[in-house]
Amino acid sequence: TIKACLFDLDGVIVDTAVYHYKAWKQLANSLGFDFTEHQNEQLKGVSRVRSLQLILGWGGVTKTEAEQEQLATLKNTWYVEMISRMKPDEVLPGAKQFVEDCRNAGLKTALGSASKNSMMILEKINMVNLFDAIIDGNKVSKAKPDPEVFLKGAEAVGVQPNECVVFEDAIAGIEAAIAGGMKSVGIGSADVLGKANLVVSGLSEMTLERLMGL
Ligand code: B16
Ligand code: MG
Repeated sequence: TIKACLFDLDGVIVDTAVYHYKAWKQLANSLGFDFTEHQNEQLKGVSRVRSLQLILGWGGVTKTEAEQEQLATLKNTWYVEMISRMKPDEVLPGAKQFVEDCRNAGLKTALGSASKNSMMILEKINMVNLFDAIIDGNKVSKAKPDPEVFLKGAEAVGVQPNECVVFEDAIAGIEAAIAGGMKSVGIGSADVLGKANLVVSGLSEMTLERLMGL
């Protein structure tokens, strides 16, 4: 039986990808190159430093580790400025309702995100209190597809991995769920997320009935 739902943040609860994209684009432009929205897809669910390394590779730019740290920090300054202006209506359709439905049904809920800014985002959208545990980039050392973030979430809410369902928009996140022995629901297109037990276009399509049928 399913006892907990573990939610990714960017792409599942909110669309912060547009802000990440704007900030990374500004950084790339400042270094004299640009990248496409299509390339940006590859950054979803990927850590901050790894994202920077991919972008520098696209621009054919080499930077020392110290310089990379500075650039990542600069991007984050711009990103934080953008998300500090986020409003509760930026929650993706149906997301808040579904998390509330889960809780009302007695299920545990946890966040499992690569972002180090997850707390600020949850505060902006008034959802901090809707999660029994918040596991994010500050608490994990291994990035998805490693299952660490979700295994820590399961442990924090006192539930076995096989009693958890992970909601993810990134293929690496679905792979992390599978590696952790959990069920998964892909948020997006079945072409990309076909390994998930179920794929929906957004949490507005989820119901407790569909959840319990997994
Ligand atoms: P930060 P998720 C991920 O969030 C984003 O999808 C990814 O684009 C970003 O680089 C990563 O968080 C780290 O974010 O720079 O705020 O620490 O999908 O795992 O919720
Ligand atoms: Mg995501």
